[in-house]
Amino acid sequence: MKSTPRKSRDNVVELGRAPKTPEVTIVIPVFNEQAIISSSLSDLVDKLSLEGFSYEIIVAENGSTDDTVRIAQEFAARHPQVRVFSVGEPNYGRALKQGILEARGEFVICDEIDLCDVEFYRAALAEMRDGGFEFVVGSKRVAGSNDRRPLYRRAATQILNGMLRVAVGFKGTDTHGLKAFRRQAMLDIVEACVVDRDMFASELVVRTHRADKRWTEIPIDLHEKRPPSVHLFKRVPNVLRNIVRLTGIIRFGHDPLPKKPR
Ligand SMILES: Nc1nc2c(ncn2[C@@H]2O[C@H](COP(=O)(O)OP(=O)(O)OP(=O)(O)O)[C@@H](O)[C@H]2O)c(=O)[nH]1
Ligand SMILES: [Mg+2]
Repeated sequence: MKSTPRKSRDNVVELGRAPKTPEVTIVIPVFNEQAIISSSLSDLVDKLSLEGFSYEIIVAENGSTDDTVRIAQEFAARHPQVRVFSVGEPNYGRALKQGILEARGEFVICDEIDLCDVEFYRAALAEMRDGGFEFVVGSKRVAGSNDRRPLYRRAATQILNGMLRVAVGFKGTDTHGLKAFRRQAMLDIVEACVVDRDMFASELVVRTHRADKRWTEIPIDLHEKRPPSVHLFKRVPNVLRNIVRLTGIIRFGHDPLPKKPR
């Protein structure tokens, strides 16, 4: 017997029981977030209950050594609109890519557990529905944004942007953080991305610009609930390596630093 879609609240499609696809999928990569994951997801679910769209949340975990997975799974067990997957070693880009590929919504929103910025969701969905855009970046550097991170992290974003401009013709002001897009319009680009870790997000944005998708940036008010889980300086070697790879792949069509088979 076929089950009929059940809504626990007005706008919540219950996954597992509901064949109806949600309008919006929110993908949140997480890593060692036991301190805030439960409260952040609770806040998010509460705020989303006031919005006028159906949704699912995909928590994309990999490599946590704390209680993140258990807490996330317990949360998902109590909230059918939340799914958790957990695979492999820490790798933000791989988790985000897998989450996007598992999304079912017409629109996909990429968020971070320390942001969960529903105002961005609202503004981005309006840009896509009414403005005709396929891809929206929530930029912490575009005019009108409020970036409350420390100076050295703001400087790092500017340096990364400058490198991406020179290396691969990046045209915007931010590649990391909040993004929203029409899933069908972007799947080919997501699948084409080859670099992972932090730079997956940059590759996704750069490829979108180069493919002449209808993209835009909107300013965000960046208020993190805690400092980053991995210190900026530890991320630098991988970022540099992946910029070299990205340049080779995008400009010359081959990966100059391919991974050795294990
Ligand atoms: N799955 C997964 N998620 C990660 C990993 N590293 C960070 N995250 C998650 O990615 C989101 C952003 O991480 P933060 O530690 O806040 O990093 P950030 O420096 O503020 O991020 P950006 O400035 O946007 O690059 C959070 O939800 C983290 O839990 C990882 O290795 N794997
Ligand atoms: Mg952060």
